[in-house]
Amino acid sequence: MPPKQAAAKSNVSADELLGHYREMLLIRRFEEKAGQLYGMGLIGGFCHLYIGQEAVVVGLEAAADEGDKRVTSYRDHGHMLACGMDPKGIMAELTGREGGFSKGKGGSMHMFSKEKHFYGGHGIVGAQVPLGAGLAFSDKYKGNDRVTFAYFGDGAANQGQVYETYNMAQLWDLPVIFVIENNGYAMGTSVVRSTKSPSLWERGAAYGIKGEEVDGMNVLAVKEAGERAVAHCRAGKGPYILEVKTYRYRGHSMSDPAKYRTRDEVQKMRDERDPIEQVRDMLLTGKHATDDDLKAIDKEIKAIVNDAAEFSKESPEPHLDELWTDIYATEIPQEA
Ligand SMILES: Cc1ncc(C[n+]2csc(CCOP(=O)(O)OP(=O)(O)O)c2C)c(N)n1
Ligand SMILES: [Mg+2]
Repeated sequence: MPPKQAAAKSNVSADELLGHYREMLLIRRFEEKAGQLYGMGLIGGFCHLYIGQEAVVVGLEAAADEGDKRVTSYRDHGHMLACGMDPKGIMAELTGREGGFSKGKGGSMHMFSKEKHFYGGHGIVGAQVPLGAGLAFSDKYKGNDRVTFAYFGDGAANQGQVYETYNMAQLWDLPVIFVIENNGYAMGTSVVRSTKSPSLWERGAAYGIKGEEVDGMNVLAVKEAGERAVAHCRAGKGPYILEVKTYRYRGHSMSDPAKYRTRDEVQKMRDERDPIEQVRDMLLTGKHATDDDLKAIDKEIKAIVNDAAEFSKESPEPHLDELWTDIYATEIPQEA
């Protein structure tokens, strides 16, 4: 590896850029593999891929600290990988096996990790937004300086519960970052067809909530905006909104006929704005890595994803007795 140097286009270190590259690539290759396993009939039910949106979660996780919380929608594999959950446990949950994060009983949209402070995975559009405010409330109540990231889409941003949550979060100065992942579409409906005001983050002004729009295809821009949001929340100034402009390359879910946009539109985004290619270019033009260095990383990531896929095929299906477990809480969680 070349020595640590300042990157060409900003004062970011080579190590940091390589870290972003590795993490975004892990999400991309994991999602491609999940798509393949779905096609082979090994994954059933819903499966929403995150390909194209990798810079959003990788940039924001780079701005987060140990103990911060996150909650998101059904498009959740990238969020789990970025907060450090084991790819094997995620893939095995997708294939419905015992080794999965929910013992194979939850599937793509229903995984949790108390250890990594990942609170799901939610299939009901927008439901995670008030839950995110609740998580932030618990931290404020306990008097620590943790922050919660509540991710939701442009479609969810038109829901009433989002605005009820904005009101309460600002009223109580809750340390929650509302992350609108604006990927331009809610299933087959473009944001232009569904939404009168083009700027979603500015709606926070009605409640006095600060925020900003961010280029979600640029991981460094996302990280910088994330740091501003985190500083705001940790300082006790209440919530913050980030509207992150991004794009999903694949269909809404694996069963999307994709008739609502042209192939050219998707291809243009891939060619001109791809978040991984942007970092790859910075690494190569800044001479922070050679082609061979990047090939070695690709190989390493492929091996991690292949191991996860193997594990997800070999792990047994859950035992029938598991039908009756994990339905009701059997103990009341006591947290310090
Ligand atoms: C309350 C509710 N209404 C409708 C649906 C069906 N539905 C699932 S995803 C989705 C679109 C959401 O789009 P967006 O919030 O932009 O998120 P994205 O899928 O783009 O990540 C809809 C309408 C649902 N799951 N829950
Ligand atoms: Mg959307």
